[in-house]
This record gives sequence, structure tokens and C-alpha cells, in this order.
Amino acid sequence: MAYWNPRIETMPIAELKALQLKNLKALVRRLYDHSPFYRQRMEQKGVTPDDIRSLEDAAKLPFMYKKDLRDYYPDKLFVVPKRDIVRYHASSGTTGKATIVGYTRNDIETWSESLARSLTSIGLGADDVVQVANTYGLFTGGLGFHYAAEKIGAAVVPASTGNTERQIQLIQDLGVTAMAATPSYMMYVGEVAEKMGVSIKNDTKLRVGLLGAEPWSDRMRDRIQEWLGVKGINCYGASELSGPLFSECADQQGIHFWSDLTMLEILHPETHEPVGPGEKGEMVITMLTKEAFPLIRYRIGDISVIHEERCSCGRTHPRISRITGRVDDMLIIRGINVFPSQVEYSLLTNPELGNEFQIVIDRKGALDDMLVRVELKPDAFTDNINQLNALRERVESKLKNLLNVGVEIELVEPGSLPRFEGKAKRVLDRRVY
Ligand code: DLL
Repeated sequence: MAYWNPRIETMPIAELKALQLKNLKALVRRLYDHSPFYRQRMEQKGVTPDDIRSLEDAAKLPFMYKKDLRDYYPDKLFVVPKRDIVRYHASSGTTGKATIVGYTRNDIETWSESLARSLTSIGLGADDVVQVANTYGLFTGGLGFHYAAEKIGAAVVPASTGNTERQIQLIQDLGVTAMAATPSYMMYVGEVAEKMGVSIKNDTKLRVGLLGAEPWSDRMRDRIQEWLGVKGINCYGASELSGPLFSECADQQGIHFWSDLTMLEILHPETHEPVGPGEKGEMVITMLTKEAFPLIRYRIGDISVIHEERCSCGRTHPRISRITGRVDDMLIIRGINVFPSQVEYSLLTNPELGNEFQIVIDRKGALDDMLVRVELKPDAFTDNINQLNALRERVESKLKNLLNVGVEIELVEPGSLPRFEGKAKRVLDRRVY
């Protein structure tokens, strides 16, 4: 079993917890002294850095929410001078504005180190050829896997998304052994390969899928394994945390969370009090060493379970089970985060449209399809097809520009969509994972 950083990865649990506490104390002190936002939040809760004497004391610290990221857009939560920022990434916020994340040089280094440990734990190394089929750009998937794969000495094929036939050609010609992608794109690659007369299992060296950025199931993992001969490794992360940061090891017993870099709590779904290992709840993440954009007790919204016993691979850091859902209404369409509130925000900028809409998500073949049905206002209702088509195209392109994902719009008659007495149910998610 190879380790990237054996001393840290196999550190005795007590020592690891001591290191985690040391890093937590330093983080709280730094933010109390240098971040007006965190200082104010801590004062509101009546907590000072001196109150943090054990890991349990973290429960005294204030939470941070996605809403805070929006309220302090774009960089008001950064705690380093602008000249120390070397990179920005962004991901969708709950309304029109994206969430911006800034990185110092050390932040990029820590991010790559975290994922390099994960890639090594799967058994990847200098002999591997890693095709990165996650989007390069503001999304963190592409560059995240790129830097980590280079760090472990693998050869990177920076294919990004799309042009699937060429991806398959490259897999064959360059002897690609691992591919980073969303699980649904991995399946799509399998489908296109079959149409081209290529069997991923028999005609290529592809054996590992670094898959994540969207929910998927054990069933889908087994299908990818049996059909394509590709071991589906679950990879987890988020732009606010830096990007893809963690994965399962080759033993596939949960996603290793590096405790020297992060602190993970699981909250009871109703009381929001921390629960123990083995109990399902909402994940709350503290990034212990991030410089530009640190996070204390960030309510990321994902639901999982933590396991603390040492893994069969020898690593002592805790693991989480597959993400089973979210506490909010965030949808993930082709790996891209979409909030129904963003859809509403964009639709309402069109004076011809009414207030009622419905989002229908389907999985046709391997990839997600999103349809938005929206009511016309009575005075915009017409049987002039050209006029309606022009309106539909305008609404579609506005929405696509905001969400970064293709959407089909269906304009419907005023009053034809369901009305709700209680909470509106605007999303019909028909996907089966
Ligand atoms: O999805 C980063 C990433 C890239 C992770 C590539 C893994 C692989 P965001 O776009 O900010 O960042 O979305 C983060 O995606 O809070 C989860 O809800 C969801 N998510 C990420 N990985 C998984 C996974 C990237 N393995 C949000 N299973 C997170 C289920 C996942 N959901």
C-alpha cells in the first residue's frame, strides 16, 4: 500500500486529534484577529479564541452559510491582501450571482496535496496516464485533478468536457489508465464507445474512474465496474472547500477526510447539535489551513455519516459514506449546481412570463436533461408561433448563460401548471441513479 504522506496519513488517532486541535486553535485566533466578519460572529456568540480548548469546544463557534458567501460577494470574506491571491474559481450561488473563491499559492499547494494523497491511496502514480474529463475553467474539477495528478507524477491528458469521440480516441492512443469525470459522463463515454465499436473493458487500459461532483449510487458504481471494467472511485469536494479534495482509497470503504486539513462535524437534522460516528446528518466543514478564504463550521448542505475507526488501508483519518442527499433544494445537473431560485430569478426578468414554473429533470441515456415549463402571462398568450419561438429562444439562452447548463423551455398556457396550498413543489426529478 503506497502513501503520499505516510507520517500524516497513518498518524495515531490521538496524535492526529492533537494536531487537528492545534490547527483549529490557530485558525480561530487568526480569524478573530484578522477577519471583521468572523470576529463579529464570534462576539455575537460570546466566544473568544481562549474558549477553544478541545475539539468539542468547536461547537461553541458560529456557523457559516452559503448565504454569507452571497452577502459578502465577491471577496469581502477573504483575509489576505489582494496581491497574495493567485487564482479565482466560482460556483453557482442560490440566485444570479456566483460564489467566488480565492486562493493563495499555499492554498493551491494544500489542495493539490490533499488530492494527491487521495490519488495515491487508489494506487495511482507515475506510471499512470490520467485523462481529466472534468470541465477546466471556473469549475474546480478540471484544474483540481490536473494539479494533483501532475503532483504524483502521472501524465495528464487535459481533455476537459465534450468531444466524446476524441476522448475515446485519446484513451486508446495514449494508454489512459484513469479518468476524472462525473459518473454520468463516464457512463456516456461507455455508450459512445460502444457505438464506435470500442469496448472500454477489452480495448483500452482504462481501469479507474475518479468520479464525483454529483450524487450517484453503489448500483451505478457496480454497473460502471461490470460493464466498463472501470473501478468507480467516489471523489468529493466543493469549490468553497477548494475543489475536489477527498476520495475513497482502493479498499472503497468511504471517503477519507484529511483531519490535519479539515474538521468535519455531523449535525442532527432537527436539533442541529453534533451527533456521533455512525449517525446520519448534515455535514459541517471547517477548513483548518486555508489562507485566502477560510471557513469555520460551514453548513455545506450535504448529508452523510462519519466513521472514525482506522481503515483497512492503514489510514487513521475519518471516512464518510456516500452522500445520500442535501438539506436544501440544490440540484446537480450534469455536475453543475443549480438552485430552483436561480431559475426563478432568470425567468422573472422576462415581462411576458407569469410566476408559475416547473422544472422537470430526466436522465435520457446517461446524461441529465432539464426542461423548464413556464406559464405565459395572459396578455402574452398568442397563437403567433414565430413570436412564441423567439420568446422561448430568448428565455432559454438567458437561463443557459446564468446556469451554464443547457435547458429546454416549454411555454405553457396561463393557469395550466399545478398550484400549491403549502410549499410549492416546483421540481420533478425523475432520475434513477
Ligand atoms: O463538484 C467539486 C468536485 C469536482 C468534486 C469533481 C468531485 C469531483 P461544486 O461544483 O462546488 O464542486 O459542487 C459541490 O457537489 O456540496 C455536493 O453536493 C456535490 N458533490 C460533490 N461530489 C459529490 C459526490 C464540485 N461524490 C457539491 N457525491 C457538493 C455526491 C457530490 N455529491
